[in-house]
Amino acid sequence: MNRIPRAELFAGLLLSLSATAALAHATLERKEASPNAAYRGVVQITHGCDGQPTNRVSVTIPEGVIGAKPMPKPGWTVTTEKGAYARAYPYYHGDIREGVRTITWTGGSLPDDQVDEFTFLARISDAFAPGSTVYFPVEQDCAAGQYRWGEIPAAGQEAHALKSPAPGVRIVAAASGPARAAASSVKAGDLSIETPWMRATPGGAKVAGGYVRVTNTGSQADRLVGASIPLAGRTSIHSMTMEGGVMKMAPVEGGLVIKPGETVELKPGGLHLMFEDLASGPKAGETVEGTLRFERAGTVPVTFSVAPIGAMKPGAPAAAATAPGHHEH
Ligand SMILES: [Cu+2]
Repeated sequence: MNRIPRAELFAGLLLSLSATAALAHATLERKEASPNAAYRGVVQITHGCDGQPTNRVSVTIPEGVIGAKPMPKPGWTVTTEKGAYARAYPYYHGDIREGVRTITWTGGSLPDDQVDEFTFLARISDAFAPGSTVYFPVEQDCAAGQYRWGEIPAAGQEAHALKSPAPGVRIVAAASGPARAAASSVKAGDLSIETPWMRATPGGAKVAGGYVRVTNTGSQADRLVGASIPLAGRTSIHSMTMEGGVMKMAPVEGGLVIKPGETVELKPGGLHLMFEDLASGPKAGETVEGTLRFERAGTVPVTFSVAPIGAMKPGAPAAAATAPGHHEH
């Protein structure tokens, strides 16, 4: 029998890998994102390496994509590598200068004839203009064989022309007008409305808490009298107090007064919006369009960012398990 030199065997293997590769790339489920908005990255692995199961998936978070956090995955170990950003980026309550640059899932085994998803949450900073594309290089390893989905098209080049393209996300302007584009801060008359956010809900939950900070820079009091999101049948404004060691909440009658020069903060454990009769549950990383209704400033469109279940602040990870009996807003 002829002995085939090892180098040729290897070359043959690579060739057959790239033939398959041309048909099914690693992809991201969501192919569009907006500047200054959350992005839920779902890396989809749709085949192994020439029949071999996949046992490592690694995604590179590009410069300008900030605050990345992986979602844990049963059967896999997730690790992250952090590093400094090229510059500081505004992020919720202050600038951030470093964060996760790569996320790697290892230890699982995804058969060639099955598909799976590897999820992370991140924020698209203002570094990208609408019309541009952000690339997230992905490494896929099997016991024998690997793919490096890392090629980025040159200007004018088609991604399809590449053998192993990095998954790309097109940057588009936020959907509806300038008031909604600046998701984290909105001005309405004398009011400055900051960081509207809400919590994701466990499956089947009918209520969700909403939070926001409102500052009155004018000389007359205003009142928050209502709010809405399309998912909710109705929305109330609630206060929360401790009574004999038990948290109690009650509707704020007549609306929530915001005096001149005052900042009113709705936050977990205190004043909150309560979205009720939810048609479906908001998911962490999404944004939800809605309105706040003020007596003087009128109805103001806002975008609520959705934080994980039980998060104590926007963009924060879920808090440790809530104490039994402590209710969920
Ligand atoms: Cu409530």
